[in-house]
Amino acid sequence: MSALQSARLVKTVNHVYHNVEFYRNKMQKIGLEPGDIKGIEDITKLPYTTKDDLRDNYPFGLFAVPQSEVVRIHASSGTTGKATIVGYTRRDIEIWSECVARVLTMAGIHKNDIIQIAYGYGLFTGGLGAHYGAENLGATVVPMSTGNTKKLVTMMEDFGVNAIACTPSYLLHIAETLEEMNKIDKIQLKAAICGAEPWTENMRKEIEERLHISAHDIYGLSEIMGPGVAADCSYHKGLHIWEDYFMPEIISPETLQPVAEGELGELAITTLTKEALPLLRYRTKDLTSISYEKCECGRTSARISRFKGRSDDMLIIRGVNVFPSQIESALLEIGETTPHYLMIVDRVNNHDTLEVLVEVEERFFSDEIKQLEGLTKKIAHVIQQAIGLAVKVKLVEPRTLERSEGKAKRVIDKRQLI
Ligand code: DLL
Repeated sequence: MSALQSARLVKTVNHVYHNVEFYRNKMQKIGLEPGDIKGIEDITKLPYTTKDDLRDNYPFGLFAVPQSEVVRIHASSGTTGKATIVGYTRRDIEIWSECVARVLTMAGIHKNDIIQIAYGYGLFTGGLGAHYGAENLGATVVPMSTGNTKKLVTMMEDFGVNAIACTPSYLLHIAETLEEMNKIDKIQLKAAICGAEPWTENMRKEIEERLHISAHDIYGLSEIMGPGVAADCSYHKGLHIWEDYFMPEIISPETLQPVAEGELGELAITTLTKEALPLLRYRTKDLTSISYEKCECGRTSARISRFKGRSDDMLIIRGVNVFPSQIESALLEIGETTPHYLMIVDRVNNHDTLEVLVEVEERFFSDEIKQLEGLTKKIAHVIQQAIGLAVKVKLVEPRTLERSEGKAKRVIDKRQLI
């Protein structure tokens, strides 16, 4: 494995040095030449890459191939309203499909199975990423996307669907719908591939019990590829990371130095075969630990533990990435409000909810209910446009939200992820 990683790293470093100005400049600044990287052990000499680097080079600045070689674009939502844009060559897509096919195989899904893909299709990597992987495996794909749960349930029963890929919170909602419709015993579901948002081992077990299936955790991020970077096997003792394609490092977010095996830190990933958007030591901000012990399932790949959260302030609500600063800039656009706000995130009936308390400017705070109702609707609309999620807005009187001398508290997350 390390011989393979070494060869691939050397190739990747040469590729970025010669084709991405950003990396050439970064390496030159620290006096590093491609020839200095002789093997995987030299990885620590390389500079880190962050989400800001991608944003600063929006949209295609970090692409390492001509646009004619890019066959697909995806995007993930961002703080400034500018999305992070990612691209793939034909080979990148093939490798992505291979990674997802491995995950599905690990979850016991085969060619003869029928799988519903209920991640969103579109710029989000979930839908198409899982779709291509399932097709690669030869399974029969039902591209449901999200939005119509009753139809999903009907087709699940009618087609004899036996696998599903969706966010864990959506799967719980599907479970409730099946229960309401008295259909739990009528379906043939045996496995689920869930990810895109943090969830707990308890939630995984609840899903397994309620649906009588085996539920698997799948991890990935747009910048590195999309779903399928890592996933858990039937032993559920950490997520196997495909080390032949992605070199993982666990670092301290403060010192940026590697932490010991088993210790919690931030996951940094170097892509080892990506052509369109190769990234060196990309800081995912996701907190996990790593183990190099052989798994009971027999696989020898390194395993990362279930994610403990993120080192930045990004919230994932119904699978959508939401940053408090998006709310802030939306409110600043409106004028009648102050930028004092509080986001209250909760999980009601297994569905994430977002309520935003907004302070109204003194001069606009009137007793006229009609006027305030109009303003509430306007704010909800502007926020929805900014983050792509429906929100409940509650106006509060000027100066009622708590001020802070240090960091402002913008978020109360009541979701219990125990
Ligand atoms: O969420 C890719 C994906 C789609 C993964 C479908 C799995 C299934 P992004 O929208 O770029 O990509 O969001 C990436 O989501 O950095 C994590 O913080 C979080 N995340 C993804 N999977 C998991 C997981 C997709 N299994 C960000 N557990 C990542 C916890 C996850 N967090």
